[in-house]
Amino acid sequence: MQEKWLKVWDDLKPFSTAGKDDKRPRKYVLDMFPYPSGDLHMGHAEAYALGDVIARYWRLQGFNVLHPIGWDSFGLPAENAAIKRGVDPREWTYDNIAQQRDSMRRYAASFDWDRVLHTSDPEYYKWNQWLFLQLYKKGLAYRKDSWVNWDPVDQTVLANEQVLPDGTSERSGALVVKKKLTQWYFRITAYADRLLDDLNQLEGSWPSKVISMQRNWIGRSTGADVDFAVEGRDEKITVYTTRPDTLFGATFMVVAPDSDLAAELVAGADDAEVQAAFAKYLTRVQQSSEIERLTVDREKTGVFTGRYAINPVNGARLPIWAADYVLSDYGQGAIMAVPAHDQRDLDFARAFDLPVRVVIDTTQPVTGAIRIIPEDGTLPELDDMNPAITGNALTGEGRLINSGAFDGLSKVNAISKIIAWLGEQGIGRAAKNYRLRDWLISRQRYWGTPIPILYDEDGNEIPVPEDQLPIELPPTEGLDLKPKGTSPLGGATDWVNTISPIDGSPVRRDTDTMDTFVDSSWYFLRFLNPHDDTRAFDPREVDKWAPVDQYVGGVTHAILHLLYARFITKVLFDLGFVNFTEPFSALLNQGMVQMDGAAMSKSKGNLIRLSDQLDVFGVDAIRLTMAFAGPPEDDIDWKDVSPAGSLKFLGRALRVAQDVTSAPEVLWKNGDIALRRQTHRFLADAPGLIEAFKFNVVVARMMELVNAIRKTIDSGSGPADAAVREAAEVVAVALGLFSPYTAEEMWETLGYPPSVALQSWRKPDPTLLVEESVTAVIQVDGKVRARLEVSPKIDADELEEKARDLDAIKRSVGDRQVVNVIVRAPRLVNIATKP
Ligand code: ANZ
Repeated sequence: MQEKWLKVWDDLKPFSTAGKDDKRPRKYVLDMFPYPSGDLHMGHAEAYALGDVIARYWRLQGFNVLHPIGWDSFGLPAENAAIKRGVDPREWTYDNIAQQRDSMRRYAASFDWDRVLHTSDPEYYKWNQWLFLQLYKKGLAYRKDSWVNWDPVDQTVLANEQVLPDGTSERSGALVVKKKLTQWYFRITAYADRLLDDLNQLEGSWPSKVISMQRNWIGRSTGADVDFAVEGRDEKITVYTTRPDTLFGATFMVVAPDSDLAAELVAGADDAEVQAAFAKYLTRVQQSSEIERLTVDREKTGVFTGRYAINPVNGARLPIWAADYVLSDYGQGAIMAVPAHDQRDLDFARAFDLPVRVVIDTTQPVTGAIRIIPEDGTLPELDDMNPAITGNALTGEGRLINSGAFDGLSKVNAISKIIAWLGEQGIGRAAKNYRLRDWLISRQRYWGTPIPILYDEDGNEIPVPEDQLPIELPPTEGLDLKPKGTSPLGGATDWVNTISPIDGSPVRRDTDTMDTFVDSSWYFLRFLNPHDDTRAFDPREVDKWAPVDQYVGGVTHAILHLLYARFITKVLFDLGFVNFTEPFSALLNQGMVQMDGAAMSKSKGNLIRLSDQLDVFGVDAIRLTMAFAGPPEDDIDWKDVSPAGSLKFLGRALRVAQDVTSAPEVLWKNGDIALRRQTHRFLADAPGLIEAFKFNVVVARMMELVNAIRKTIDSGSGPADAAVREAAEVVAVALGLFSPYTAEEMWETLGYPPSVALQSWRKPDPTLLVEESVTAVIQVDGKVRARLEVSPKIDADELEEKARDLDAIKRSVGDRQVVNVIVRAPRLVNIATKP
């Protein structure tokens, strides 16, 4: 049956969007494209089953649906596999693509096969290079020296989110270290405010969890930069604080040990012991990850730099420490420590015996009258809460104390007053900071997009002219792909050494390749004209199709991929290439397929192989199981679902169609009205349910409908009833969303030419949607006071509630006491009262 229908679909191309004069309204439904890591697995099976329901649904609703597929085919696994087996990464990649493509076709995903793209094809990555040059021209692509996360096993740079909370690499499991390298960055921080503010537009159409993950990742914080004079140094140290209201409580300062500032302060301390201790500490710090460093309950470590700063508000002398809980690349890389009101500062102060000074009275309400502080300055309630003794910082709201002219102010007022005062003194200003860092795109690996930059003999950057793109990867012959800290492309001497497009002088190519997240940041636009070699995308096609109406994919991409695609879209908008600022109007995240509540993996031995499942149950049953398992966002535990049950249902559905056509003759009588009502109720409800992604409910309703058909066939008016045929046709069309092979079989059995996918969703007959009703009589003390139209199935409680809710009844009962209510659902309610 599979081969037969695959051939039909290949011939009919029901999912192609090629038609130029297609007048139908359009929808762009996009599934996140796969990485070609071996054959399809259960995760793919879930994602592509669910995305396909949506694409097929909009087609039935009369839309011209663009539902493309391609492969995110650059990246490390191909390169590592190639090293292991001594083959070209191309071979591994394109073999896997061929296999996945074949499996995807058999899985009956309704893709437009004419638009397939692979990011590792020069015809694709040429446009990555073009994109890079557009960012470069705008100053949004730049090189800098910086500390990067370094995976010592894979010998490559890692993005922050590829470093797991325990400080190991998501890729290799090795302990990640910090290393200083010159790298290319995309200036995503220039878009931080817009990336944050535009999330408001997505509220309601993106999962709220993803929106809040994006917000946290960008992490906007507001506060002030404050300058502190340093003894024996001309320049001041600037710190960033979100709590300028606690300025009087600063008792020491901390600088990031891996900052230039720390090195300079220590060098100037002129104390060999201090310098030795610092050097030792710095080495230790460079071996820990950022996440480790920020953990609140981690033991505090640090060294004194031998230097002092002066608190500008009260002249207090503040020792300057270097400690790893302060990061070099956030804010100013230096902080004023306020141990009384910041837990990390308090832990540090207690560990190193530094003073604690309370400046916020958290026992005082922030609204209402201010309590008068006694002459002797004692605050008994506060004394019990002394952070130096309890170990708990006072982080709550309150009013300022021990803060000179600012005493008595609440936090909000104090922040604005102190910022204003700092401004008048010329030693501080309001400031904003983001957790978001610029996007590091350089990778020291072979299997990626070469960066289109040349260097002259003095190391000056020369962008490759656009008409010389693509810079194709050199062949792997003679190259050592093994990781060694510099890109393998460096070994391709003939490729690296070339001539300047400006004056023909000798130049060298950049040997790094781009992060593959660059490839996926704009691929949704390339699907619109995947083989156009004159431009990245055609503005007319963009106008027609983009942005994506519905994006479907795993929550694993909730942060980076989506953030990068949003960023690049905004850049393209600013450059005038697109006229929208958000790439994905709606997002559906499917859950994961698990086993026994745990993620499946080879090492746990709980791996369910998709191919085995398909061999036993077939494509249709597996797809139906995925849709029926529960809300799409929830994880599916394979132990809790029943592909065997799905298979049985498919058999039942098909037999219904067979019974209809094997019936001797169609009796064109009115039909089983109850079955017709159920069919039309289904037609009316299913669209709303699908648009709310309640696929499991639709499947359940379809199963009920098949049961009802079976009942009419076996013990009702029989298979020749027109209501039976009508219901069977509706089931066939609906089943096409989930189980395309069985649906086609049913459709053919019912006597129609293919394909069921080309049908339209039928309009329900409104007269069949009105529920039958009966008139209930409502009496008060035996007199009829009202009548009510109710469902014949209404129960006593509901009927009584409805009756007592009627104005006429309320009026008639008045303020008399109800002593007894007799209900005979659905026809009568009698309320007895007593004055
Ligand atoms: C004094 C203070 C008092 C602070 C207080 C907090 C509470 P967010 O919200 O994340 O922006 N900080 C500043 N730069 C830092 C760095 N490079 N590494 C580690 N910590 C840094 O947090 C800003 C607060 O984190 C700043 O406000 C600073 O501590 C600290 F009761 O300054 B605060």
